[in-house]
Amino acid sequence: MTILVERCEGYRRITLNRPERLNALTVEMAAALHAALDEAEADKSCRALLLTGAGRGFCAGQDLTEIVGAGPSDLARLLEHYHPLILKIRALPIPVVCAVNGVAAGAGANLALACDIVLAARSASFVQAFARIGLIPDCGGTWFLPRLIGAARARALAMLAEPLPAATAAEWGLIWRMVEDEKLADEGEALATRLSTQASTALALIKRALDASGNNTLDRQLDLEGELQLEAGSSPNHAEGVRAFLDKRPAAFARARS
Ligand code: LHQ
Repeated sequence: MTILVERCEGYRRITLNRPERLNALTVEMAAALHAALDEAEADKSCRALLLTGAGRGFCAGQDLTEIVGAGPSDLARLLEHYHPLILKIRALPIPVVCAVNGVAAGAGANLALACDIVLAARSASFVQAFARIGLIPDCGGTWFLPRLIGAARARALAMLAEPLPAATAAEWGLIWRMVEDEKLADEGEALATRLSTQASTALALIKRALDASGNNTLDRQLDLEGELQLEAGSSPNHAEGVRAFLDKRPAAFARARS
């Protein structure tokens, strides 16, 4: 099995599972990952995802043994498998936590950056490895990098293809937080569990609003916030959140997405 899917209380853990190749991506794996995301979306009791890797790496990007001698049309066909995955993660109505347990290279780095909240172990690193093999960052790299860390750092990472240690990635704002290696699994689970108990409609709408902001004027974004706020405000979770605050008790949000 190239990926493992575990059902946990309120969330699903998806583990990339080709540890002997640092979880390098194959077409089969991309299809399995896509199917796992579709299934998680269809299951209304699933309110968060946790993505991680088996073994000492998170994901080494495209399996290079699959593309030896590949021409432009073969590369294009491969990207037809990967790019929809990136869009799928962004469009999922549930938060996706990525626990980067080791090196994240090429498409593997950008798969991590597509997730909503990225934690990384101290020993992990992020490598835009593409230029080393004469390619450009794909899977959203040229979109995520300048937005997350600014143009100067994005250009240097993409052109020099040097590994960025997790500590610097956190310092630069490429990821949410770095944690000690032995704490990564627990912290990832704690975060997924916590998200799974929040107001699910609000989290889905936060994703939508933040993703739309990149292309919107302030005017248009305020309109969108107004539109989405009406939707959030009409969900029972909003009423429960306010009641819980006034009662000085933790909110008991719905266990299933509506
Ligand atoms: C691998 C790989 C790998 C196969 C390690 N493939 N075996 C492009 C084209 C078209 C469409 C789709 O998308 C893409 C996007 C891309 O992702 S292009 C970028 C592809 N990735 C890379 O270029 C990274 C290649 N790997 C590395 O640079 C290093 O392995 C890193 C920096 C990730 C880790 O280095 P080390 O910790 O020193 O590990 P290692 O190199 O010894 O790797 C361990 C094993 O995994 C080794 O196999 P072996 O049999 O010798 O133990 C590697 O050959 C294998 N492996 N990455 N992408």
